[in-house]
Amino acid sequence: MLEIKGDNPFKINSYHKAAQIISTYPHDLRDIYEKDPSLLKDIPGIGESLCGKIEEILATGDCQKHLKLVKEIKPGVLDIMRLRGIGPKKTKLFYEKLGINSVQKLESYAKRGLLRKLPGMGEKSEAEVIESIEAYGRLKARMPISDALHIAEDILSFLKKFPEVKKVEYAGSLRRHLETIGDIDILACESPKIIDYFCEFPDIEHIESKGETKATVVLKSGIQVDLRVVPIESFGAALYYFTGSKAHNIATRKIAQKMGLKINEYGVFKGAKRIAGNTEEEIFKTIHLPYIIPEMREDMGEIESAGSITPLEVSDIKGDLHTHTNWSDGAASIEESALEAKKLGYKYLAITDHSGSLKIAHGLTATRLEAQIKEIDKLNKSLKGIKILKGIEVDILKDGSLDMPDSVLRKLDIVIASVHTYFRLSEQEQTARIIHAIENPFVNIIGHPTGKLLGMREAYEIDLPKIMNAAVRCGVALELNCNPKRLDLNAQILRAARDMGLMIVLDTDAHDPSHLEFINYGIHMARRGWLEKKNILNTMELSQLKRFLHHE
Ligand code: DGT
Ligand code: CA
Ligand code: CA
Ligand code: ZN
Repeated sequence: MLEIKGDNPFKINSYHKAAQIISTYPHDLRDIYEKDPSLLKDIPGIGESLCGKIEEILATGDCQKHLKLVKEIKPGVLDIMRLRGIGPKKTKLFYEKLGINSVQKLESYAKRGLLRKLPGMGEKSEAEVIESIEAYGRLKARMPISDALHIAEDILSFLKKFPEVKKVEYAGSLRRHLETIGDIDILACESPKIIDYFCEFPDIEHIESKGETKATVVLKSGIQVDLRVVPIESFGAALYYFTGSKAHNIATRKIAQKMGLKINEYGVFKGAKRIAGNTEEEIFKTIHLPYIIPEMREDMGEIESAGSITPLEVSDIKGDLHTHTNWSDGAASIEESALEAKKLGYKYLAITDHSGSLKIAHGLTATRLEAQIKEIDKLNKSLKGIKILKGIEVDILKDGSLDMPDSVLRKLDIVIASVHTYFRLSEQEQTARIIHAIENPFVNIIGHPTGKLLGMREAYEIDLPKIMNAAVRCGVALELNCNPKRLDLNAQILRAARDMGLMIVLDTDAHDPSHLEFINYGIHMARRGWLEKKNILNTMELSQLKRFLHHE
């Protein structure tokens, strides 16, 4: 900001230098400060005036001078300076010559070819501005967890090939399994050589910063990756700290403080003595808390309640109740799907192809559904160890009626009703439409209840609490659609479902047998929503499930 303002270059340079020194300094300044503020002066390369600023930040959490600058300079201008390849000089130029004070404005000027006329600019540098804006857009958007997870797995297996890597794990929002990920955080033990090796990872687009114990890079996919190298004895403490969430960490740090202890990324300390930190379990034990799974670490009451909750495990799941086959838009036959389910150890698998009104999905007419029923009856006689349930994913029509007569629905074991059309009805109409479907006596499940597609489509407008109440009243379960593009319902809604005794079903909506694996995304989401085995329909044994499906 001083650069944009054209302040003294020596002063500016000393800030840059200090930032670099601090970011790669092997000790946390807060620890030094807490021990003895005067020790800050011993850090080489940081002058007296900057030392004062650092002390101010450590003591008050802020810096008055910084706040003043932020007030003077428009936030949009600062966004421009964050674009790759655009420093304060160009930012200043754009602002002063053309009044450009936001990334959007900059994009529009660049696309109209108005930047190239500025001093020092040309066609090429104008094209580079457009490219940086596009990269910035990708970076700003949060990435769906499934994409981030694949990338993190690739990095982990890359790092594991390096003999110096003793331990490696991902942390942050990825380990807490949020639906979307801001950046990927990775921890490794313990040689500084790991940093150099990591910076050779083939998908890196550019290296943002690189020090002794930390590197930040941006990958070609646009996502940022933070790698931290930590000593092996504090791996547990570092994993705990960098898993977060920040709010959760603050809450447990307070508990420790009350006990006269201190938690940081190196361990748990009593005075100067380190008393725990090799593992996360050890940390929880030291502050008298039960182990809290990463998915619950959001400071949403887990510290009080975790001890009384048994989180859902993938082994609790007895079958999948929403799958498609080549009878509609799925890839495999009924038999192939059933065999894959059996391989996963499932007891049952529901075949729920689309109904006729969904023409693009080659939905089933009543006649074809009856033929499918016969086919399943036949297969059930020959297949051992897995039961195929006869079902349908029936379209909820605009007025809330179903795309299949009751006389056919009654022949099925299971009926899922879903919205696939008319996403833009008013909240009142959409809610009434879905409740009408819930009230149909043959409906068991509402599929992908909010209709959202991560990063692509918002949920449609509905009064969800009203729908949830209707579902409880009618003995209908709501689906947690485990397809990573959906992850519909989210943790907050699942928590509410748990509180009101609403049954949830974890379905993959598989369109290919390999999609049955998506169940894992749903398990993590269910754990984020504090769901237990008893809250989940498809943890039931077949006999109990049948009673629920017949509304008994
Ligand atoms: P994201 O990346 O936006 O999806 O979310 P996170 O949770 O991965 O956040 P990130 O990457 O900024 O930081 C990773 C973890 O590091 C965070 O969950 C908790 C920890 N952490 C970061 N900054 C602080 C801090 O200032 N204080 C504390 N206590 N923890 C922090
Ligand atoms: Ca992160
Ligand atoms: Ca991070
Ligand atoms: Zn569907």
